Amino acid sequence: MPQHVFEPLARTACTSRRSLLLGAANLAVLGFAPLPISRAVAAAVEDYGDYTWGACVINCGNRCPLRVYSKNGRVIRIETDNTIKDGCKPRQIRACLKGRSMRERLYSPDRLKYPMKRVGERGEAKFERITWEEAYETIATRWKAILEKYGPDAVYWQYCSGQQSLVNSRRAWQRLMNIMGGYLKYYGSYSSAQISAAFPYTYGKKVASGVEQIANAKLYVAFGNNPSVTRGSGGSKGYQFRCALEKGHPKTIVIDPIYTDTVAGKVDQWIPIRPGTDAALVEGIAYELIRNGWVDEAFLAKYCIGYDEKTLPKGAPEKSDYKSYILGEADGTPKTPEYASRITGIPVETIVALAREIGTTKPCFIAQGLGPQRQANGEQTARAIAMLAILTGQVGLPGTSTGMEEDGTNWEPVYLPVGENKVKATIPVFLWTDAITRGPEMDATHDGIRGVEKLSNHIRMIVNSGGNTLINQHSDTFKTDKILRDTTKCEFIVVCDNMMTPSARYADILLPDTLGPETFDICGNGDSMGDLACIYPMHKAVEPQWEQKPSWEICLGIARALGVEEAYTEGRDQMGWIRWCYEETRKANPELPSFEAFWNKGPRQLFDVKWQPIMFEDFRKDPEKHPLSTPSGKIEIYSERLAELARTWVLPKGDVISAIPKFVRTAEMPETELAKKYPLQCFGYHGHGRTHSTFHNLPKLREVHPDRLLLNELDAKARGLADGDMVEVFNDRGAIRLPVHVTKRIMPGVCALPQGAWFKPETKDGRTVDAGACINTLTSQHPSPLAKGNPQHSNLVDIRRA
Ligand SMILES: Nc1nc2c(c(=O)[nH]1)N[C@H]1C(S)=C(S)[C@@H](COP(=O)(O)OP(=O)(O)OC[C@H]3O[C@@H](n4cnc5c(=O)[nH]c(N)nc54)[C@H](O)[C@@H]3O)O[C@H]1N2
Ligand SMILES: Nc1nc2c(c(=O)[nH]1)N[C@H]1C(S)=C(S)[C@@H](COP(=O)(O)OP(=O)(O)OC[C@H]3O[C@@H](n4cnc5c(=O)[nH]c(N)nc54)[C@H](O)[C@@H]3O)O[C@H]1N2
Ligand code: SF4
Ligand SMILES: [Mo]
Repeated sequence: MPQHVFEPLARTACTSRRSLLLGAANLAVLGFAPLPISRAVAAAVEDYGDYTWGACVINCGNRCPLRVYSKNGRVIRIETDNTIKDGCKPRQIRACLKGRSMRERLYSPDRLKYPMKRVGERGEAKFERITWEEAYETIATRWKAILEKYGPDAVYWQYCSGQQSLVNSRRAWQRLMNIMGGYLKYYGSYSSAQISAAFPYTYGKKVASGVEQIANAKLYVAFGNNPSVTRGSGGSKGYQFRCALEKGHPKTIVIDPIYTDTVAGKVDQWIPIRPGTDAALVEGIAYELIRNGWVDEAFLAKYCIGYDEKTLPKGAPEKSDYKSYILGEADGTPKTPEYASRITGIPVETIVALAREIGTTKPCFIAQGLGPQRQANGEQTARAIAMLAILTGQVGLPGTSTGMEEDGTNWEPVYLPVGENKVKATIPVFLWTDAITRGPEMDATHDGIRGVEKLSNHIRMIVNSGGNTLINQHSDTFKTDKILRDTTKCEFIVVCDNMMTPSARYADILLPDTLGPETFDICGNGDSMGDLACIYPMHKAVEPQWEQKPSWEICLGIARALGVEEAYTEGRDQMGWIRWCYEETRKANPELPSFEAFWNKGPRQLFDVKWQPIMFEDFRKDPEKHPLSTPSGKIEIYSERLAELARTWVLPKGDVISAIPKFVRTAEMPETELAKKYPLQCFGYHGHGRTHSTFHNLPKLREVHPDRLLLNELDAKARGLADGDMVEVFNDRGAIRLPVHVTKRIMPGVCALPQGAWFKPETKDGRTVDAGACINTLTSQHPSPLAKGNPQHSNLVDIRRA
């Protein structure tokens, strides 16, 4: 199919204004007298200035265009991409409330205004204003000293996701850091560490069919997937998901501890489940599939390794195949629906009925969001869920997928080039606090270190720009706080942000960045745009109010102080690099218009760029010719590579790596020692009102989406709690305070709150409580076994009245 570009219908302030007024006139023609309110709106609209294009570049996975109306140097109104005719394709990319709150962000009292240096203890948030020159000089001097004393692998670039534009972002920093010899690398992410590590063992890579395939399915079964919230843009996968359901009308079943907005009134069945137990549910279903002859034996024999003894690899122990495990021939425990029911809290009849649906309905699309894998046993869960697609042969056909979250286009624009990082040492992203405290002890078999046998340094310097993972989004805030306060360990911390965030409090040098409409940039696709591909200009609409500078320019200042300006700029300024990114993107997409046309006209949507709607279609047609990238070329239910890791890695007690996916009960689950002390499971879901911690400080959004603890009626009753009561949620790591929302929308025995609230410790009578209610005050730094990833949804707690 030829690639083509859809043009927005109306682009200028004049046209949009006229169409609004004409709307009012039409109403009058139809016999409706304009109401005073519509007159007021019309008058207000008449008073707008012109608009410029901008974008919300926060990492919710989408990217939404914004139309920024400004007047007399102030942004006065934010609109979005409501200019093209809407439909399922093409569709408007409408910003959500968060993106539309750009004006509130710009004029927030929390804005960082000037460069500052720390004057109190680290973490105390006592700062003094300095000049940009002093900031540049200090950073250059301290950085050079650390490089000289320890080497570049003592410098760490902190994970961050807050700024996803092409030039002013982490890429400017990484470019500079690579010029200076590089920095300690990380692999994985806070988003998908466990599934990213696990899926390649099964399929060779982490992939799924496109969201549109749902329209070809008769049955859609999702585990912990909440696209209505987590893919919330008007143009995103969340919207395309709804379009696919409307088109194909598959039966829809969602398995989630919470009755989410994706579920509410929109799917056929909600099955509440205890967090972390999906693998046990899968096992109960697998038992039924085998018992009833609903497994696709021919598919398993031809395309898979390790379903039964016939296809086990040669060296594998006897009865180590999946079928023997499910039937209990290996461990004496048949994984019956009764077994699964005890673990998951799901009634036996529901499991049996679900198995019948999955066993007898084709095509069946199996999916999982990222919630189920953000658990201490997340790698097992991720691979286990894939088993439902594999056992029933629902892979590589129309209306099927792999068990992962539905995919979108893999189109990417070209970003500011960052150069090469010469440092080889690589840590799992979640283990940076460990790398501060015990760096040189860390190696491959204990800590998943890659690139070197062992780390040779502690982390001595951190650069954190566009992220709040320095404290808020990392686990165990009180522990992290202690680690960061010790200036003998991590000696120097630079933070760059727009707001005085919890992470900003730990800066030695604190730098104020511009926000979108205060500078020029360019922005492209996110990973959750469904089949949309898009690219937007970001115009400067207003001058920065104080001394804020864009990241590009900040790094230029530091580059000068370091004497590497030329290497950093390569003769281009900020606008030159914006143009470069566009021109390079255009080389691969020649249907894009000239830079001038693009820059002056507004966002572009590109359709029909490469994406794979049916994953493994080729493999299904001809597995010899199109083998998977696993060692055997087949789907590996039994993975010899995992068996090898299970033998050679040194794991703490209770951590399990296994060749086939298995339910593993980890330390913070029901029926454990700890559950006697802390009987409730607790996690922080990704809510409507924030993207992680971004937008937390906007009062209007907090009013619309308040931070509340979801608690089932039964658990509330047992504790004498009523809706709205203030409670403390606590475990051995800390306590948070927030109001409780008593509801039927959550599984009994489980409580949950939106993640991302700002950590705000308050001490009274010698006791410190996080009054900000950041979920990470309750989460653990014990990593998951294989990915060494963040188990942030696996927590036991109790609740008391505050
Ligand atoms: N509005 C909004 N959108 C976002 C974000 C945001 O913060 N806000 N963040 C963005 C980012 S970076 C990411 S990585 C994604 C995150 O997207 P996800 O990781 O998918 O989001 P979560 O809310 O953590 O989890 C999804 C669902 O899984 C459920 N769940 C949790 N544990 C389990 C379990 O053990 N089993 C089952 N079956 N279900 C479980 C939760 O109740 C939730 O409804 O969202 C992106 N989009
Ligand atoms: N318990 C728990 N913890 C979690 C999660 C969970 O589900 N549960 N989710 C995890 C996931 S999936 C992720 S991706 C991480 C996300 O963690 P982070 O990547 O840290 O994301 P945010 O918290 O949104 O922080 C983004 C920061 O960027 C800043 N920012 C925004 N725009 C700009 C800009 O233009 N310039 C600069 N310099 N800064 C800007 C914002 O003000 C904000 O402070 O959190 C993880 N943490
Ligand atoms: S938060 Fe996401 S959906 Fe909302 S406006 Fe920003 S990019 Fe769009
Ligand atoms: Mo994420």
